[in-house]
Amino acid sequence: MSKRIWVSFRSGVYDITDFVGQHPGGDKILMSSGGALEPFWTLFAVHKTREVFKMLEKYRIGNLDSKDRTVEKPGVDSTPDPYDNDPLRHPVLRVRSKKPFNAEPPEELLTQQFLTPKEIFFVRNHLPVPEIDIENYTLEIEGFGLKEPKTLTLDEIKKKFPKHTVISTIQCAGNRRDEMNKVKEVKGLSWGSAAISNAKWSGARLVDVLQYCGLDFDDQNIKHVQFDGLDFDVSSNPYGASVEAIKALNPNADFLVAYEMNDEDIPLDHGFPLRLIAPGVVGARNVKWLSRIVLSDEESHSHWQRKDYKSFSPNIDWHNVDFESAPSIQELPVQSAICEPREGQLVQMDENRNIQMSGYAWSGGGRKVIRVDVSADEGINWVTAELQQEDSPLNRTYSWTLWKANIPVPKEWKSGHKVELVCRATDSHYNIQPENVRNLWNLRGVLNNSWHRILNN
Ligand code: MTE
Ligand code: MO
Repeated sequence: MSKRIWVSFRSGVYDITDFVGQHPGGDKILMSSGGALEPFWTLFAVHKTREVFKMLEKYRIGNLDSKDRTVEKPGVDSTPDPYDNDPLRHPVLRVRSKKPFNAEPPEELLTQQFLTPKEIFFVRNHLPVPEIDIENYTLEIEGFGLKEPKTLTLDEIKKKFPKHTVISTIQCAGNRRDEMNKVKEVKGLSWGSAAISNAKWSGARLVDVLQYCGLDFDDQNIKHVQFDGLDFDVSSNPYGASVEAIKALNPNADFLVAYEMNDEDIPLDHGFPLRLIAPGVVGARNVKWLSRIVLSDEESHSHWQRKDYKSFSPNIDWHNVDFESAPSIQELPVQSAICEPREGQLVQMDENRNIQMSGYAWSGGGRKVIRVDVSADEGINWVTAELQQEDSPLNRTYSWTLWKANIPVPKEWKSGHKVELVCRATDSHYNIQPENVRNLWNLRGVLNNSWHRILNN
């Protein structure tokens, strides 16, 4: 007997095996297989119509037992789990680690929309999500260039400064680590190509906040701006990071003390109530649950600033690495990835023997993606993709570019043969992605921006 596909909705259980082929959204419907439809329909609200409900009724095969209708709370034992405060997450996320929570969305959902919905925005937490006492939440600001330390309440940050909005992509330096791990094992969380997401962030400009605090921007001692979160490690050190002052204090760099993501309060996993948005800078410096800003003559002493998020030559391994010898990763190199088709999927050709490809591209430091090329023959022939991007200046583009391309299948290709699809992007400085991941190997598995390759049948 072939395997049947069922889903639940409210109290009903439905066998949708015979409907899957007719689903307008293709096989994405399979993501909900074996579970509830509600979380998916919240994400894709087009389903919430009478027609859809009526159609679904045709497939009802039974009802859920009442005890299965409500989400069960995991049992709590006597020792408090520091992760008890972690929020509920969307079931479509691919969980890479539970505690701390790290997850990425399926690639084929990632590029369905220009702004990533909060439910599927990738999550990178190094520590438990902190408990937030919203009534007493404050931001401390101290260091060189200030007469005295200042404390601002959340309300002051929301009311005292003009609200500024930036569309900024956040990408983890470990995005696409899995491909590097295949060359030779690296130490780090396993990531596919979706440790990246794009959102509209709003809040006060960092420079406006600092100006209000009376900062002397010309104080020569200020070399780095440090940021601390409210999440602490076992030795009570907060997650922290820093960015060079020349960058963070430049009003054109659009750094934000953000309180909104896609026009709503920032979700708990993404830094509620305040997060630093460091546009064009590696994810690690976009500090969540922001509680302290320090104007300093040195980089943050955080582990993640000094002993991590750095890259080395392929010859360096754990026995001879000297973390002090390399600068911290800041702006990220030009990147792109294919989101559809997926690896191993059967190639769907149209009547002109074209394969439809789509994906994302992005570059750090505000550099705009100016071109995406795709190839189906190892880079002998290239097709230039059509780009969807923001209308922003060349060196102040912080949002990703989505792209689509129709690539002719090589003539000699017959059904059942493998075909390798590749993509690569070029940014406004004419930086282009390197061809092979092998040459980029580094012990932490960061900065993999090699041509993205997908092998299909
Ligand atoms: N901020 C705090 N306070 N704690 C963290 O663990 N992780 C960083 C950064 N800011 C982190 C943090 C890393 S490594 C990345 S890639 C981004 O947050 C991920 O942001 P996201 O979870 O909103 O996608
Ligand atoms: Mo990260």
